Amino acid sequence: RGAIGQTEVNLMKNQVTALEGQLKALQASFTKYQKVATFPGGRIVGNKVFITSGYEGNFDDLKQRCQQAGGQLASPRNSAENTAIKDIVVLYQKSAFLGITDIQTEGTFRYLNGETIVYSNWQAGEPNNDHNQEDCVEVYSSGKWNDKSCGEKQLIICEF
Ligand code: 289
Ligand code: CA
Repeated sequence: RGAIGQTEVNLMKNQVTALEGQLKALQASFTKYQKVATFPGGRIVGNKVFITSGYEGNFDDLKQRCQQAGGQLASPRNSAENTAIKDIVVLYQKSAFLGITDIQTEGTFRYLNGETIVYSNWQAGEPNNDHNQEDCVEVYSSGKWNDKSCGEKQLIICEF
């Protein structure tokens, strides 16, 4: 009890110095992993990483694979995120499915957690629910969206 002595002060100084070293190492490691995450099919936007493995499959398959990896299908909430996804689509020259559908209620597009979408970038004339069987959303190389049959095969892009 009482005032902190010189011994305690020195102990704390040593701990701070050790923590500073650990933080520096962590920052260097983080910077390296950020580079890895973007090479070649990845993009970082804020706290999100969008990345593809190049795999193509139907909506359920892609959704399951992103989830299995600890992420979810790319679910853009603003234009910066949508542009990152578009960049990957351009790189792989293959449209991608988003983590957005109107499976629950026709015409109401929601994220996979059920939340109504806060951002969209529909192509003119879309969504048109063509042949009454388009509940999923694909991103073209323009970045524009089209509702599409969930059974079609598209590029996987997950977000983490
Ligand atoms: O099967 C129809 C789809 O491939 C797409 O065809 C045309 O691009 C437009 O009619 C789209 O709305 C439709 O999703
Ligand atoms: Ca459509």
